[in-house]
Amino acid sequence: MDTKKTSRRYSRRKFIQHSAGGVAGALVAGDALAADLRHGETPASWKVPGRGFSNYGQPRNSRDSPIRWISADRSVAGNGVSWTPLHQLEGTITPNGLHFERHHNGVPEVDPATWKMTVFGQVGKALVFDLNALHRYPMTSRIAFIECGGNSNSMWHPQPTQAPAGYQHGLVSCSEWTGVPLSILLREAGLKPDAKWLVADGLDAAGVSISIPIAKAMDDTIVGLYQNGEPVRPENGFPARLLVPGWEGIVNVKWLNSMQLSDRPLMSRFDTVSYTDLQKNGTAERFTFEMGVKSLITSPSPGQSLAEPGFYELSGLAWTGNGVITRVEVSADGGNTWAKAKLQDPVLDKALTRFRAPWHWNGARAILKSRAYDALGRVQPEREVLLQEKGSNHYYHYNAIISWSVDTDGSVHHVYA
Ligand SMILES: Nc1nc2c(c(=O)[nH]1)N[C@H]1C(S)=C(S)[C@@H](COP(=O)(O)O)O[C@H]1N2
Ligand SMILES: [Mo]
Repeated sequence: MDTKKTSRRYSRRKFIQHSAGGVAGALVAGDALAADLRHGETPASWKVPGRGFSNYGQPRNSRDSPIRWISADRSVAGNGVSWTPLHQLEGTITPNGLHFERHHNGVPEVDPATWKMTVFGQVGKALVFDLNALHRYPMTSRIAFIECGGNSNSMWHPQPTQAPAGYQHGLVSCSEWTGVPLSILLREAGLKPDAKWLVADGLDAAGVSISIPIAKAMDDTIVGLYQNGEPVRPENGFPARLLVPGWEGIVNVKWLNSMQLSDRPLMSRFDTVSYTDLQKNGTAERFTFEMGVKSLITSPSPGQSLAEPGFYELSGLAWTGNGVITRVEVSADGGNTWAKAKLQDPVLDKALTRFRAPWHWNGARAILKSRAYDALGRVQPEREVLLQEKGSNHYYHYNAIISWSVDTDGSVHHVYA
């Protein structure tokens, strides 16, 4: 007898028995049905060999496969974003093909054979690296999120946008980035005392250049060469990008071209016109690098529907631009009462943290919220509190509490509550 087939039948029977009387909505099979499943027809896939090998695996392609949604600006070629479908993913690591994208003028073609990166300015000696040279330096890996400063910006609108969680808040993704610590390259070039800022630019047609204080460049910034183990994807900055952990997306310059050390910021349009917010007092808030403490429930998400009252696990993501997430609370009554969610290990500095909380839906209308705390003692604010503090002209750095309603028919919507 084929023992493999026997054990597969056995484990299926065990699963059905264990889930009988369980809470999670599994079908409860009577003894007769279970016996039927055990002795019934063998699965069709046992009778024919499966598909062969492939050089590079592709996800299953079906109507409900996780995909990025694209919001492109038709007036400027290649300007726009594509969103990570946070509501279709689990865990904390973003698959490379689903990392969000933000380009100001498209993805440039970069030939790795001729690519060079220059470090110059306030240094002892200017250095030029080709890709082979860069690969010979000591590398490090770290898991970190990148979040666009403009993530969640529809939340500044007076009416709540109805879109799945990832298509409102998915300009954040989390990867294991591997590359050369920037401090190694800058030390080799020899920083002069006047080197207070690093101005990095990319090879794309947008002419992105951005100024970063030297302390951060020397602290945990990486010249990223690998993303979740494989070379950085073209849309995420191949062959090399900056990873500036916890800081707004724009400083994570892609398709690196040069880095100039300077005694002052360049005041490029990306330092000034963009990534700058008009405050209530009429002055501009510039160089707002660090991302705030933030969280959202990714399951359930707007666009989904709960089939029936009963047990559900609330699952979501929390992150902060400075330190670790220390606590996440969830509410099912619009914030009147809160319960502590479980933080899933590992809880890493400047990385996405998964939280989970059991919830019994009694069938009445519910308002779900999550609220994150970080190691600096910061708490995610309520929406009115953020609006009060920032005024109505803000565009970047929205990090207030996000609310979903579950209506009596089980449908989930975005609400301001
Ligand atoms: N050269 C270059 N770097 C860039 C950009 C760009 O348009 N050109 N966009 C920036 C912005 S605004 C963000 S949010 C991140 C997005 O990185 P990703 O596309 O890998 O998610 O890249 C940043 N680096
Ligand atoms: Mo961004």
